Order: sequence, then C-alpha cells, then structure tokens
Amino acid sequence: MVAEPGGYKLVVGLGETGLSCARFLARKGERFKVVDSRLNPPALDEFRRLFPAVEYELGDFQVQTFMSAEQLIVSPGVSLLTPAIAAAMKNNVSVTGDIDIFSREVKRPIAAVTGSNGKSTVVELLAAILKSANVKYLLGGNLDGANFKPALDLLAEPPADIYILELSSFQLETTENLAAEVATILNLSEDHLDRYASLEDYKKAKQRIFNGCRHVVINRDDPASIPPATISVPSLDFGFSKPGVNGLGLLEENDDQYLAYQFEKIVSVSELKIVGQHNIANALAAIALALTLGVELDAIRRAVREFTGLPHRCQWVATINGVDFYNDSKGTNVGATMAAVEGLGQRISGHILLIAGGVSKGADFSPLAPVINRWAKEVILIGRDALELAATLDADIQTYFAEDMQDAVSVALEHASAGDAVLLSPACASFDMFDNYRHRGQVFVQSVERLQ
Ligand code: UMA
Ligand code: ADP
Repeated sequence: MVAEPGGYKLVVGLGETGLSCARFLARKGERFKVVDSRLNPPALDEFRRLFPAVEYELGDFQVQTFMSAEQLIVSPGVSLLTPAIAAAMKNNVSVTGDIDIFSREVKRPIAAVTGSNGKSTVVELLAAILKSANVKYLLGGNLDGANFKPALDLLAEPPADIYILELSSFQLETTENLAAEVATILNLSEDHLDRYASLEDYKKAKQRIFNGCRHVVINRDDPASIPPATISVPSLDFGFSKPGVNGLGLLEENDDQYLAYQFEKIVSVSELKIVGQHNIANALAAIALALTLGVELDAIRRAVREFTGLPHRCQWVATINGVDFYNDSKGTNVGATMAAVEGLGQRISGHILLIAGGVSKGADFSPLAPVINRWAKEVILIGRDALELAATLDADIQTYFAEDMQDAVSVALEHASAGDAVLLSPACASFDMFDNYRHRGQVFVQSVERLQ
C-alpha cells in the first residue's frame, strides 16, 4: 500500500516486538509513530535513544491516532478487540503484525511451530538438528531465554537457509499468509482464555499457521493439530503408536522403546536426556520437521541424543535426603502441568509433591485432579488463584497453602520421603508474585539451595 502524503504507520505496543518493528521501519525508511497504553513501557528508553525524532504516545489509546494511521502494526500482547483498534479497522485502516511483515519480506523457507505446549523445546531441538546437519538457520519469534529474538530482527542478519519461528496464537491473529515451508500445531489445550472467548477461537488463531504452507506435520494423538480441509499439502505425522508409512512413532524391541521413522529406528527412549512422555512427543515432532526439510537421519540422531532440554522445563535441580527437586516453572497452563506430573510420576519410585498456583488466566483446573490423584501425594499451593485450584482437587489430596516459595519448598521437603520428587509446575502465570516464569524458577532454585 502506498502511503498517503503525510501518512504514517502506527506501531502499537512498545515492548520487544514494537521495538523490532521500529527498527525494521527505520531500515526501510518508512514514516511511523508508536503508541503504548502503559505509561512506562519496557522498551521506552531504548526507543528514545534509537529514534529521538519519532513521535510516541503513552497511556490511554487515543482513537484519533489509530483512525488517522495508514496501517496498524499490532504487538502480540494487544488484542485486536481493543476499542481503538476495532474502530480503526471499521474505518478500513489495515492491520498487520511482525510475523505478517516477516513473511512478506523473507526470501527463504520458514519452519513454523505453534501449539499450547512444547513450542520452545521443539524449535530448539530442530535448531540443534539443523546445526548438526550444517544447515545455516536463524531462530526467533515467541521464544524467550538464551535464543530470544523478535522475528523482524532476524532480517537484519545475513540471510539463513531456513528460518525457524516459534509462534504464539497472538502473533498468528495478525498473520494473513505465512506461506511456511512446513507448519505444525504441536497440540492444543486450554490457555489464554482471558483473551479468547472460547477454546474454538484460540484454535482458529492457531490454525492460521497453515495459511499458504507447503508441508504440514500433524500430531496423530491430537485432532486439533490437523489443518482445515482447505489445506491439502503433503504431511508427516507423529504420535505414540507404531509409525505408519507417513510418519514417526514408537517401536518396541528388546525391552526398550525406539523413536522411529516408518520402520527405521532412530534413537531409543533410554538414550534421551529429556524427561517424560511429552518430551518424546516433542522429539518426534522435531524429527518430523527436520525430515520434511530434507535433513539426513544421521544428523538427526546425533542431535537428538545430545539434546539436554531447556531450563525451567522439568529441569532437575537437586537431591536432598533422597528427594529430587524439579523446576518446571514454564508449566504455565493446565495441559503443561498434567504432562509434567505424568511424565515425572512414571519415572520415580515414590510420589510427587506438587507446587502449583498463580494466575489462572481463566482456565478450568478440573482436568488436573485425576492426574494429581494418580501421581501426587500433596499439593502445595501458592499465588492469587490458589483457592480456585484447591477447590477442584479431591478431598483426600493433602493441600497446604504456602506463604511464599521458601515456605513451599520447606513444607514439601518436610512431608516428602526418599524416592519422592518435589515438582514446581504451577499450571498458572507468574505475574502475581514474580516478574515472569524465569524469575519464579530462579526463586524456586534459590529456595531449594537454602534447604541444603
Ligand atoms: N501491553 C499493554 N499495552 C500495550 C502493549 C502491551 O498493556 O500498549 C501489555 C500486554 O498486554 C502484555 C505486555 O504488555 O501483557 C507485553 O506485550 P507486548 O506485545 O509488548 O510483548 P513483547 O515484549 O513484544 O513480547 C512479545 C511476546 N509477548 C506476548 O505475546 C505477551 C513474547 O512472548 C515474545 O518473545 C516477543 O513478543 C518476541 O516475539 C512471551 C510470551 O509470554 C515469551 N508469550 C506468550 C506465551 O508464550 O504464552 C504468548
Ligand atoms: P512452550 O514454548 O509452548 O511454552 P516449552 O517447550 O517451553 O513450551 O514447555 C513448557 C512446558 O510445557 C514444559 O515445562 C512442560 O511442563 C510442558 N510441555 C512441554 N512439552 C509438552 C507437550 N508436548 N505436551 C504437553 N506439555 C508439554
């Protein structure tokens, strides 16, 4: 779209995405303004330093600023239902997001990964596989941690052969035609219901990942991962059953299970350094993506064997008096905590003492109760929605309301026996008590260290 004389693009949000959009627009020599409803958004100082001449508005959104823009570039943290955005859209102002812009600009294939859980693990393992195959890749998008990079910042680097993107439903809402070489929804379970009216709306946002794609990877065990009927492209599937000609799965042999492609064994489950059933699914998904991208099995094998997983995801922290402590602070929704409890429960001789609670994001906690009943002997509750979580647990599950993380780990150790495991997997967001899930995980680790 050609800008009207005096027209401007409006970057909505001044967090990491907004800043990356500003850098991108500046590289392109485009005229833009920035707004953020927060009075002191996180990227403000950096923005002022880099773009002292660019106009910005902070605090309550001014509808006129939105209505007068040529295009809105909306950050993932801002809902399209925000009144100023809705009004501008009604007035035919076009709306885009950083991933949409990325997909129009990039000249090389994209491997795109979304899902409620496992995204970061899968994209990091895929990156490790590409590295082992000497493929030049760049990794970015929603994932944070050591390899955090907003997608548009990837375009400022020398081009890669493959761009791996972790994508959230929020980012996909503003993405029209991603046209990925390969796209996958790893799984779908309740999350972000404070932003979506229903699970169906959340799924619809995720399914936009398939728009214009050339291949798909499907989770046989989760129908929500199947693309809509309008998408008819070659696929590979993965799941826990025996693989067919079209996919990956588990083969049983000599008392061990093997991750396998068709009839070919790749690695045995006992060789994996990542813990739990959910991580077997993650490894199968990453292998399916790599095979779709043409990577040889030898390179895949090497990388999968060596991959140790990411911090804050079912990460072993310490053993005290025969009790293991695991940090799964990234377990921020019910599905994630169910997977972590089940995965760990199956591996230990004793029981789990689960530390959970925080901000529920509108979730229904009830699916957790049967899993907790089966694998846990006590739930230690923290945070704002602790009572709500406690109300869904069976009466015979012991519960304890902790004052803070130190209290939680002390009580857990007091009530645990050798062979048990203490697991922090909150099923909730962290911002009532902590800066983010990483901070929560760090406080857990420090609290455990103080017990020693
Ligand atoms: N916000 C306002 N007013 C504004 C703009 C933002 O109140 O005008 C609030 C939002 O409601 C949100 C927060 O500020 O709570 C951050 O929003 P943002 O869009 O500025 O976020 P960024 O800093 O750009 O970070 C985003 C992703 N965050 C979200 O989608 C909330 C980051 O994912 C991502 O790494 C980054 O872009 C780069 O792509 C984080 C995340 O928590 C890890 N993602 C969610 C998840 O994984 O569950 C979706
Ligand atoms: P995401 O990037 O989607 O948040 P991560 O790989 O960071 O996913 O894992 C976050 C948490 O989700 C983990 O700590 C674990 O509790 C859970 N988890 C990981 N993979 C899966 C999976 N395939 N299915 C269900 N839960 C999972």
